[in-house]
Amino acid sequence: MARARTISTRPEPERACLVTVGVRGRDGPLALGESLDELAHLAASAGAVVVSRFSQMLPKPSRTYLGSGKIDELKEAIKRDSIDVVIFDDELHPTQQRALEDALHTKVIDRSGLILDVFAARARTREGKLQTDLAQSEHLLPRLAGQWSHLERLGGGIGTRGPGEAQIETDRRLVRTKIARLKRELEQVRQQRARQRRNRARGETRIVDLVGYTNAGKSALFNRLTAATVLVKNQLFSTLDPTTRRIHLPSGDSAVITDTVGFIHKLPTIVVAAFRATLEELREADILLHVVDASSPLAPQHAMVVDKILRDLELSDIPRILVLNKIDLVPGGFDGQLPEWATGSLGVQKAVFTSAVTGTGIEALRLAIDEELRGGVVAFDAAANGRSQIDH
Ligand SMILES: Nc1nc2c(ncn2[C@@H]2O[C@H](COP(=O)(O)OP(=O)(O)OP(=O)(O)O)[C@@H](O)[C@H]2O)c(=O)[nH]1
Ligand SMILES: [Mg+2]
Repeated sequence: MARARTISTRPEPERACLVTVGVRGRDGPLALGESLDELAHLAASAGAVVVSRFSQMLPKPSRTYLGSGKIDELKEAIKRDSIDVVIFDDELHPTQQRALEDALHTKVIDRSGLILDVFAARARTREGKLQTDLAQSEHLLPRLAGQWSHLERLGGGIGTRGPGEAQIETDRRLVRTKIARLKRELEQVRQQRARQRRNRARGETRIVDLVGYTNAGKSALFNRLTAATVLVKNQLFSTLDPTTRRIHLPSGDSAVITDTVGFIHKLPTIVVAAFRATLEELREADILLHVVDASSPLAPQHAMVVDKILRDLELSDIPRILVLNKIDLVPGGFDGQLPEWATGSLGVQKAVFTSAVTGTGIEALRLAIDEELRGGVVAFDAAANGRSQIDH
């Protein structure tokens, strides 16, 4: 059976070239260069070494996605730099991917393929593996068509078309059968989770969920709040499988808090669909802690991406606390003032300033969770909170 196009974990890291195409009027919140920086981080998280980068601005993407001049330039770079894989910062249509592989004579991976590869390397639990496997199979299915076309191109005619087409059909059937099985198994997982939720509801446990852009520091905060030891690492999607722990609050109450998968811009729709069981959990939350890496120049864009995904998941009406993390890396710590993007684009009136590294603001966060759970009125204000953490 044809294999998914993944980056293999052989001892020599694969040498990658990154490509992005800007299409006027279509591009998301991140500018091309910023989006490529993120792609480089993703590629590194998948174990590749980024050797070169290309970008081009086009009125609209072509069949090969790039202009022909750029293709030639790219071919030269592939030869010169011994490139093993070309990674495109977008979701490529299967025919585009095929055309690019033909033109470049090199393995081509799109943004979704790369994200799925990182996910596959991170999944540990049965549910995480099932969800990742489902997303990878859905990604692979429409790409199977091209994999046997070399047989057809051997001149066509008697004896060449038959085997190729038959093989594609067999491969497709196998993948479809696998997708159906994975969906059945995931449905069982979902039902099991629903039972657990009902039990929890009987015990009236309050639920807090950490959400945010990947690498914002959710796991680091989770560890601070619960004395857990979830993996914290400067790579994208360190966390894939949710972890839940009890958190003790200043009033003496307790709640459960869950650390889960992070978000990213251009999150593939098949990932969102496959991770439905994990993301549905968020609906049960009494509070969402929206963690932002406040030290990143892209903090406003990241916060907006997360805000949009939460809206798409119909989670907008769950009370949310904005957590501006990595405050130790922000000179002056915002001086206790909320940044303009928070009050403007997000429409947020208050936030908690934290550093998961120094411990600053952790007690303020505990207090904010407590007060939100107890009455919804958070009796601290951003300025006071900001000052107290600067005094720390
Ligand atoms: N300086 C500083 N670094 C932090 C802080 N919080 C987290 N980090 C670092 O940021 C990186 C990402 O932290 P994680 O906790 O793994 O981030 P995450 O949001 O769980 O990321 P994913 O699980 O990949 O989505 C790690 O290198 C952390 O050490 C902080 O408050 N200050
Ligand atoms: Mg994490």
